[in-house]
Amino acid sequence: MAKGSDLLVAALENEGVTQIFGVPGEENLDVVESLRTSTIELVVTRHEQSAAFLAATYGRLTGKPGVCLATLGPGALNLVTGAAYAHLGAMPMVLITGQKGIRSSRQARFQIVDMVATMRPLTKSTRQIVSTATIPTLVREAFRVAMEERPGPVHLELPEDIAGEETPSLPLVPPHAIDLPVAHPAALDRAAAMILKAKRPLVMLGAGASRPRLAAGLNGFFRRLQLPFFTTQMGKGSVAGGSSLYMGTAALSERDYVHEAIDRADLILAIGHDTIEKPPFIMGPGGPKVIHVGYTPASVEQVYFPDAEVVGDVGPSLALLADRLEGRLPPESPLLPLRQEILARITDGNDEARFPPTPQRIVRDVRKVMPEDGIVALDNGMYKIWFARNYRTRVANTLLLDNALATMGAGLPSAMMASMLYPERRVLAVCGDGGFMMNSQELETAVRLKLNLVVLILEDSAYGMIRWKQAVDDFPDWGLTFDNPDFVKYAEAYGARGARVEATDDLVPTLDAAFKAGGVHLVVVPIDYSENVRVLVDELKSRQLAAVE
Ligand SMILES: Cc1ncc(C[n+]2csc(CCOP(=O)(O)OP(=O)(O)O)c2C)c(N)n1
Ligand SMILES: [Mg+2]
Repeated sequence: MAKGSDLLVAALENEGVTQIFGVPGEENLDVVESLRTSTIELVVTRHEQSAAFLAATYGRLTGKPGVCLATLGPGALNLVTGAAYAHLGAMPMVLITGQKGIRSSRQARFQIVDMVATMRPLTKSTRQIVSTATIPTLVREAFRVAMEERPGPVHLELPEDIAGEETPSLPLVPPHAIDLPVAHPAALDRAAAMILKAKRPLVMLGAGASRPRLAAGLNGFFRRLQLPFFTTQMGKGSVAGGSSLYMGTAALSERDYVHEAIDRADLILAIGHDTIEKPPFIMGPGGPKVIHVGYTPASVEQVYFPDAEVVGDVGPSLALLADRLEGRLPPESPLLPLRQEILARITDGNDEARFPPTPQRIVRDVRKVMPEDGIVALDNGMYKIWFARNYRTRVANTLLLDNALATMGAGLPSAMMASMLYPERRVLAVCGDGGFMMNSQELETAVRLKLNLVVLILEDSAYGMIRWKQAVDDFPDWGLTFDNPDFVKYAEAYGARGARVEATDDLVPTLDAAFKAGGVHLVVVPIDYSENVRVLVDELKSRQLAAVE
């Protein structure tokens, strides 16, 4: 005889789950016991929020749902930021929470929160399991829904009495591959005609372009058509090869150098754009026409209302579009002459020697120590704009940033997941001194798991990004600074290694030595944020590039 929790765990094994991240409570103890004798590893974290970030990042990088576990009420509530992170970021994830027994109520309302209702706006689906008989189908359905475009989180609540209930073993539902339909020929013909008619077409790669399975299809499209492209923050790196067609990344919504190309384009082919991202450009009357290419139709927004759509499995649909266009486009785009100047302006000042180093210099130095396939995972702060704008990526999903929920605290857990999935690659978390402290307790988890991981903390003793906005909006500089622990000692207290960069030229060797030594390292460097106003406000106000017809 099996019990409900055995069935749940067998159903998870059936989905290929190998790890579950979380903090169990007494309501999960049947599940914990079933896990003990399963092939699935239970990885306990020091906060449920980071368990959800780990699971979401697993989904983001593999396309298969990551799984996290928490108890009822307080534990489940700690998962909500992670659910929203996966929901906005389109990352497949399954969240499992416990609950008091539903057949009797011997503890009245103690610790009970209606989590199914709480999770409703934060997930694609949320269900309470009320009978062991439905476990195989509910789990299969949860994984199907989580993975299906647009991917996201699914919540299952398993009450204690259902978990412990004896049940005959029930057949599981075997998963099967699902091939998505490709775009309709009429949509492809219409898009091809618009592109052929355009004089200055430009491609934009959005968040959806970073889906793990899309890399080959995208590269084929650019090899065949040689169209210039720019990326959104979350589309960065989706086309490999340090491409000579890359025009930049739209880290701001307007007025950056890359917008010179966007403003001059007469047609934008937006591949995988998801309007959860801060707008990469603002559509308006008289601006370029937009064709949306996506797994799902475009949602209509004040700043994004495409003129045509190509909806379907993006890789094969792009191949069909390329069939219609290959050999029929002008050999060199009139926008390409802008490229050198845009990229040169952006990297301006990246060899600046002053101490503390500038953001541009830090981005350049990080790029120096990261091999092409090395992964940089960002938390949220001012430096995200600089990394999105200046860091060149050559391999898909090698700059993990969150331009969707844009929550602080995900940098370290997302880097930990990358390190677990790719132990042979260099993985660097880049965090502000604010965001790092929101989940810094996971250093213990990282050390316990024997991860190879370097965390770079950019220290300005402030919520720098908000301080910057405060200055931009002409508010007095007030209320946003704090004191930090001694980060080197803090790292050492966890059994990690710590280093403080005391001279700008020491940043590269310090990071390099940390990677070579292996294990968990924390490197702290002060940052000179005076560049935020100098470049991102003053300089861009008067942006000027050579005229190109
Ligand atoms: C959980 C959360 N709280 C607040 C914010 C608003 N916010 C965005 S950036 C930022 C400051 C980040 O400070 P820090 O991590 O030190 O990075 P810095 O900008 O100083 O480099 C804040 C408070 C947020 N995005 N997420
Ligand atoms: Mg800071």
